[in-house]
Amino acid sequence: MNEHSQKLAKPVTSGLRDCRSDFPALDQEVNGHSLVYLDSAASSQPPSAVISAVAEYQAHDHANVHRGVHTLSHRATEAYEGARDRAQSFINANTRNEIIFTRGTTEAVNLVAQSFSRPTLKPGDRILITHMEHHSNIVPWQQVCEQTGAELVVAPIDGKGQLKTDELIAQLDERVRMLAIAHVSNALGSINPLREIISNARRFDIPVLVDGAQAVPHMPVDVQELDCDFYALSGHKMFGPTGIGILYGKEAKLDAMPPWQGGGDMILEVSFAGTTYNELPYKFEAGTPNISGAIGLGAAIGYLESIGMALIERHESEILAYMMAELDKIDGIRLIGTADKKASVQSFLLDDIHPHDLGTILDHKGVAIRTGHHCAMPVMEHFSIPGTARASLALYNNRDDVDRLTEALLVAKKIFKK
Ligand code: 7TS
Repeated sequence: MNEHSQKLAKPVTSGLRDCRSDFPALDQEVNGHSLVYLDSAASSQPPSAVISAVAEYQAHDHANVHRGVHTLSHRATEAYEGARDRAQSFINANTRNEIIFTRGTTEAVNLVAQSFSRPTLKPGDRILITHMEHHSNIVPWQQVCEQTGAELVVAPIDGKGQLKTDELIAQLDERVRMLAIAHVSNALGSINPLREIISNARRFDIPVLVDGAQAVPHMPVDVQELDCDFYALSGHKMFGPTGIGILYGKEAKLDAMPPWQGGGDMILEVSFAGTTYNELPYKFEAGTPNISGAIGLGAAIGYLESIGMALIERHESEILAYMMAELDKIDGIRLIGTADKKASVQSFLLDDIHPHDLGTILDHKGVAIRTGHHCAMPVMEHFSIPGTARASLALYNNRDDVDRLTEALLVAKKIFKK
């Protein structure tokens, strides 16, 4: 434990135990300062439980899945499929067939756009998204609109970075063939009122895809309670490895969809006369999958469950409220994204300092934040700014991290005053 992590034992009222020592990357110095990691929205740090699950698998159990009769292949298959079971129970999917392993959220959205939407869309149809989406929940829909002649329609946000829910609901009609919406905005932290929105989409039988990349690490998610048709998430934002994620889809929808990619594992029988496809979930997992990634994601889910998502949510909302209040005290700060319901993220600008300069000075003080447009350029356009500095929280952050952030921002202010 380094000097800083000892200091971090400060209690918080949420009741979450101090779990920083579970994350080896947090226990290091960067530029002569103990690391303060406030960039988990871009990618979170893995706990030892994830690192060792991946290492154990690589060291002892690695083989290809679903095809070998030998012991290692059985072990690999069991571990890979075990991760699917864990994911099913974590987001409360109805069956394990509804859990498709993908490379991440981006691939999950592309799969739905190409396999679910593309075959049925025609000119006059609409895809509805919101103004706060990440590019990965915009561009795949633009592409499918180009391919089919359908139209992309965007629900507006207000000056707080909050969805204008009434306007979105008014945009729902029989022309809308898909509503694709973030659960939580990565640039603004706004939480969208999904249950209200989805129950309105049901009136017109509109399928709903939820981009859950920024929600799943921070709050309990129950896909059956949400009643969404699809839910996309990324392993590396929830303390798992990169290159692995999940597409949840309602079984009836997935069943009716054609495969997206062809290759090994997604077939039952191939001949030159024709091919019959495998059952769910394998129909959508062509080729050798990211086996170690899935196992790491399963371990990350196990870790999150051992702490409890409700406790994590409470802890983070307390730290977020503290962070917003402390940032707001700094003269010359402009908070971008002040929705009534928020999770884990605060974007901001300070005086007229370029966000990249802020990020660089903060890095010299050991504080890691992200700067730029955060792959949400329409959000930046909405606020008429080129980018922001963004501090994002995870379960391992605490009030001391926030204090280090604000101290470093005051240093930046001084440097730029000169
Ligand atoms: N959707 C949201 C809401 C995201 O925040 C991100 C990544 C993605 C989709 C794409 O996830 P991927 O794992 O497929 O790349 N967001 C960020 C970010 O905020 N900073 O870096 C990546």
